[in-house]
Amino acid sequence: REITVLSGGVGGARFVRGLLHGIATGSVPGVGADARVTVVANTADDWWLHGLKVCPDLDTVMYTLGDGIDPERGWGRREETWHAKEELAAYGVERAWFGLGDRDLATHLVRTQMLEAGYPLHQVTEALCRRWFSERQNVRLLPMSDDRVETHLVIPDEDSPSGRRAVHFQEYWVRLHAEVPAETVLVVGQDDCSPAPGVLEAITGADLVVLPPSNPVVSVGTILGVPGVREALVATDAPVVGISPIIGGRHVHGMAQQLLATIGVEVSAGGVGRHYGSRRGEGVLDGWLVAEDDADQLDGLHEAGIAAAAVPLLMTDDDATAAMAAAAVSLVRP
Ligand code: GDP
Ligand code: FO1
Ligand code: CA
Repeated sequence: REITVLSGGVGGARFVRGLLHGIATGSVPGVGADARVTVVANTADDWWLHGLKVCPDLDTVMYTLGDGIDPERGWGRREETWHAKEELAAYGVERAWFGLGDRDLATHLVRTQMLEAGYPLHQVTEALCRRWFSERQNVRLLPMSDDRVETHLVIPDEDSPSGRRAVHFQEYWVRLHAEVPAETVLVVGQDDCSPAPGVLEAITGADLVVLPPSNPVVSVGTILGVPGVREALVATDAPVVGISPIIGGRHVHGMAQQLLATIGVEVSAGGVGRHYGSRRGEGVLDGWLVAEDDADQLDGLHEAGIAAAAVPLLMTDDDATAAMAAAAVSLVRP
């Protein structure tokens, strides 16, 4: 069995950790202990900072599955210290509001050196994961693309002649806390990028594809926007099942509400499911899980041609997340 998950950072990573727990404990129906999981991660949050290439979603998945993640923040390393960040701030360097922890810095140093030596991002990621996945032989992590792709948000700016300016996703989220409504989401470089080697094969060759409860706009949306990925989802023989990141009309963490509004999608579990659409039409889903509180959304999803069920969707621990993964599998492989 081959399972492919199209993941963002915290939501996707926690889902995959729970899925792997479910596989290891035999609690996912029809999925044996020999199942293998490929995680295709969003790289449009990535940016260059202080001369270093930072890939937050790749690192969040890598640290989460390697037990190196800070459990409270959900990103970055556990037992982190911030001396380099303080020193950079003392020099007055720009963008010191984005904190690279001392332990985390080592990851960016290795990655940047390898990229500058000519290795493509998927090989660099594989090399970094060798350390973190030594205890997990059944999972691999692929960037959606080796090419530079960056999400920028267009926001109002009275000081600019056009009345607006574009900021990098990290500035929008970390410095501006997604408080300013964004007019447009621009995924710079997307049209010209290629999927990383292995990405399309991981979708077309899978037995199951999962859209975890990741941000529909800036995590899953950017992966679906990589040329060829949407076509691979339409073409694959594998069922495609997703889990709503919206519960009771709100996101659980993050900025999905704001960005769904920006792209004109109803902020509801059903709205996101219908936005992804049914594979019987132009969409990518066979099944969609919503939270129990959102059971009133099921009729609309069924009418849209999407199998749907309402189950507990909070990833409070690995057992709860494994149960969610099991429900997702049962929905499309009854
Ligand atoms: P990011 O890249 O770190 O923002 O992480 P993702 O894009 O992978 O996931 C972010 C999404 O996860 C947010 O929209 C949250 O609403 C969603 N999320 C976080 N925790 C949970 C949870 O326990 N259950 C569900 N259903 N969604 C969650
Ligand atoms: N999030 C913050 O809110 N503040 C930070 O200073 C910050 C630094 C950071 C460094 C490395 C990394 O991998 C992630 C980091 N994040 C930080 C999280 C990141 O901004 C976002 O949560 C993700 O890009 C959204 O997926
Ligand atoms: Ca992300």
